Amino acid sequence: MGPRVIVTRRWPEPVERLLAERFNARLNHDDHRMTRQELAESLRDFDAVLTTVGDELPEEILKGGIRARFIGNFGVGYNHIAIDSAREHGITVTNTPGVLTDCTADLAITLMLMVARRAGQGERELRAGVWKGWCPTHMIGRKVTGRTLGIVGMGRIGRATARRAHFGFGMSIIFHNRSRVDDAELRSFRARQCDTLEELLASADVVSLHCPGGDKNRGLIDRTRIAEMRPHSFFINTARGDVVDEGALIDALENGCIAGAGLDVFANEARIPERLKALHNVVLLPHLGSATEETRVAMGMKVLQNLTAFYEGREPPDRIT
Ligand code: 8YV
Repeated sequence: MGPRVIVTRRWPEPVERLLAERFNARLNHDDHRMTRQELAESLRDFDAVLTTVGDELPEEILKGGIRARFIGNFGVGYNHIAIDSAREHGITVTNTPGVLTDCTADLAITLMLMVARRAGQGERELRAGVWKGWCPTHMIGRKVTGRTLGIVGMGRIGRATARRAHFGFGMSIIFHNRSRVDDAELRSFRARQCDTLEELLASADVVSLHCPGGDKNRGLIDRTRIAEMRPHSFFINTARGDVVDEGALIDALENGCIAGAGLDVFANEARIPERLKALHNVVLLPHLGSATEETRVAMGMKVLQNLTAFYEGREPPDRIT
């Protein structure tokens, strides 16, 4: 019957249909979130495990002696997978870069506009039936057009966000990136690379995170760095919750050290701190970055391409290990 493949969550229907047609696939019909034990059993009993961001695969379960040879992650970020262990044990891991760039950048812009123009707060007020009608001083936000956007991590999504902000809203772009980035596209909109993260944080009106999560960037935006941000600035995160010290961010929002935040990702999904939910100057979304029909289908198809290549003895196009 070919390789045994397990899909840890429900995937878009057209992708599940092809997986079931082409592989000996076990689907997760009730879409429950698998426990650590179930994930360990899946690695032990199946040839390929197709995961999502909610499936933690630490080195304790990604060890020698398991049956799985292939992990196809539905998503570009893979900080939930112990990549070094996978590499050490010869397990191929793939992800889905490219296809979610536009939608994630769109969502970063959505969050920026929502927080600056108090869209979430306004909608809550209206739905609660307490809006008294138009008046010149009601719910005044801040203009984003012409301001400075600071991008942390100038990869595909960072660039797509910069492009939208510059060409859509006339924003000046500054960015911070681990390595030097200098090319014709960035020069065409005069995006300026900051030497230090501190410099970016102290200069931007809006800071948007686009770097990977995991060990390398854990706590990158810590209490000291948040204190560098300008009091009128907004903080946007569509990357990963672990990049930020969430407690320090909440303190800064409560104390008015920064003006607001738009968050799509959290330190501990989906347990959102009550203090965060109580804040009016924050827009909170349930990890919707890639959540469009077009993108989610494309992500699934990309996993299918990688899986197919692997079992046909070809190089998977999006191999991480
Ligand atoms: C995905 C994401 O929807 O691709 C990523 O890294 O954060 C999301 O947009 C999620 O990871 C699904 O696994």
